[in-house]
Amino acid sequence: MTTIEETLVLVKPDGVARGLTGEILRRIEAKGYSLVDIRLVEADRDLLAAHYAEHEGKPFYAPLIEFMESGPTVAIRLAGNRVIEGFRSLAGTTDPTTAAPGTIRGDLGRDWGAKVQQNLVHGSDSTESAERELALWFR
Ligand code: DAT
Ligand code: MG
Repeated sequence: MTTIEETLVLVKPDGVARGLTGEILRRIEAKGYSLVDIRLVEADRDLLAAHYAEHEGKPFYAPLIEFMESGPTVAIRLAGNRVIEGFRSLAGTTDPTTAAPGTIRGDLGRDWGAKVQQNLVHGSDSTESAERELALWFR
């Protein structure tokens, strides 16, 4: 019995601006996951506040919202068995300086000295988050 999961992946404004959307999609497709839907989104404040509600009050929260408003984001509905865990593994850890080489953040990201880490991608961290976030970005 297999359970095909879905997750929300975002190529954040830094990834789009740096022309890395194709490289990130290449890695996702090469891994074998399926693109179900994809769209370019100019995220507004309401969407971002809902998406990042868990981080409200943290020191990087305002810079995070401002960064995510700074340009278009590519939103991807991605499917596959254990895709939530699998994409988080492809993405690497949050801090791009120490993210493992071989991961998206480790290979393509770096610290730019900003108040928020610009780490190219987002991936939902649980089935509950995935369901909630997909409903926000693909309404
Ligand atoms: P992730 O994106 O790895 O799930 P998160 O959900 O904890 O990480 O945080 C959301 C984003 O906020 C993250 O991608 C980058 C930024 N961020 C998190 N922790 C940070 C910190 N300590 N300093 C600066 N930016 C941070
Ligand atoms: Mg997160």
